[in-house]
Amino acid sequence: MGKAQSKLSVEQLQELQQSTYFDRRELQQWYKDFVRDCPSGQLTRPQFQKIYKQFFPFGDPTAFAEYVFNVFDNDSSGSIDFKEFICALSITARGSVEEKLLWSFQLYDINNDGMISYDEMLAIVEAIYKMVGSMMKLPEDESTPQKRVDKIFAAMDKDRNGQLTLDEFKKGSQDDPTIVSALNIYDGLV
Ligand SMILES: [Ca+2]
Repeated sequence: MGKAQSKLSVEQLQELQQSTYFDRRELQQWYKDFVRDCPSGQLTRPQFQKIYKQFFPFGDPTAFAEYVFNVFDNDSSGSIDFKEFICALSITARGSVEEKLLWSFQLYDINNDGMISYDEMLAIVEAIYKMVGSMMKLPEDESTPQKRVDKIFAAMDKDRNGQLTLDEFKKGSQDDPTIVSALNIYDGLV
């Protein structure tokens, strides 16, 4: 990996102004910070893990950070470039409800087949529980990842086939906004 350019070009700025909710100044500032932390212009898995560990020093965010990394890494190249980073940040921090839902659907849909299976949701919920650990006080019917996923599927999986479509996920999330709350940690970032 070489060294990233020190500033965004006029064309890059224009493109990102159109594709994100950030203005020119914010984009330039984010880019400056990004290349300061990632001089090669690529955010790697270990660096991404490190960010999560700073936010969750008492839990184990390793698995969750891995799943989020894969959503950020839009082209599955194994690293996150600035455009991927800022587009994901734009959605998670400032996107519409619709965009945030689609983003979290992608997070839960680990194998990217357009459906969230019970096991996929269980994997993500387990990762979240490991990450937040004892920081979160859970109601009795959500005291384990299984109980939580059972509850979500009972509410969302209308046709009871063990798979959530985007449509089921969207409708269900309107009744239970905590499903999108996996995104909330970014609120503190921007
Ligand atoms: Ca990439």
